[in-house]
Amino acid sequence: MDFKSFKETIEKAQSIVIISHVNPDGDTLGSMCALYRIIKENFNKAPDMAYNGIIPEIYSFLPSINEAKTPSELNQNYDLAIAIDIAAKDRMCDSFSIFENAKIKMNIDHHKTNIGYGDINFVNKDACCAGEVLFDITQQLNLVLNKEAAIGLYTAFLTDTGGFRYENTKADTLKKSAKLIEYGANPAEISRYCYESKPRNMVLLHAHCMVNAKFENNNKIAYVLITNKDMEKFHAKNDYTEGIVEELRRMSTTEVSFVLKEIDENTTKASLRSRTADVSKIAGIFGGGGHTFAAGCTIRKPVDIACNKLLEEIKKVL
Ligand SMILES: [Mn+2]
Repeated sequence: MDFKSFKETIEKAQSIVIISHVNPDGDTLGSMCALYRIIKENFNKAPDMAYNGIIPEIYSFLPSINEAKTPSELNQNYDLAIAIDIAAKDRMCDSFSIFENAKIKMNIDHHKTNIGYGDINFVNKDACCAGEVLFDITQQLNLVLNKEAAIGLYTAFLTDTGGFRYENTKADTLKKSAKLIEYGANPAEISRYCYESKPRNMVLLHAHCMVNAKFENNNKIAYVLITNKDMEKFHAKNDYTEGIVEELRRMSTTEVSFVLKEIDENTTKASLRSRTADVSKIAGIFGGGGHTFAAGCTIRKPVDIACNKLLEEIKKVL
């Protein structure tokens, strides 16, 4: 990777926007806020930040998260747009045109399905999170990482490794996280925000989903359908379904888990997790993507038909 181009591109740009992916998670939001701080501190520029959908309440502790705006609130013509943790352009949703309009497009990511859609690409498929790619850039360029940036990056490391539990947790992950603690990130505090601060109705929705979970292939497939009615019942915000698919995978019998969420009568969102099978390939069949053990897609079918189609594809690989 040509790290110098990161510095030169930011130095040249008069206007910068950082773009996070739709249904934002701890990696895209933590890395976006960290990058905002890094650019401010090292280049004396204040970039804009764009988010799509709802920022989960638990991430309101991230420094500068309140500066993030929806694409419609933002300028549409930037010198530089930086996509962070975005596997494919369609994950930008309403920010897509801002990215396309920018004179220079930068892509910072770690998804193995990322095709390098930017003019400048920092894509490391071995990194545990986009935050790690950004961390490596700062180290290579000797950029200042202040406490606020460290909090954002630590949040990315923590959440994308499932609390340092997933296969992407390597010696380097912990070494770099330790550095972020030295830079001022407080691990117990960030953990508490990420894992012990859930809205009450979110926990109740999860309990409802566990009780109504379905199983196939000798319990190897665990899944749940979430309708708009379920969401209404628990006054659930969009992000309340976060984590359910991992809870289904937690059972010792599960090989593949998935959650189907009704968006409207002809659109269903699928989240897939696995222990062994490559679910990014299954998501790919429906136009989605992601990682080997964590992927997602949108299926243009009603929820029950989408479910049958997905089950069919999963059974082929199990
Ligand atoms: Mn990520």
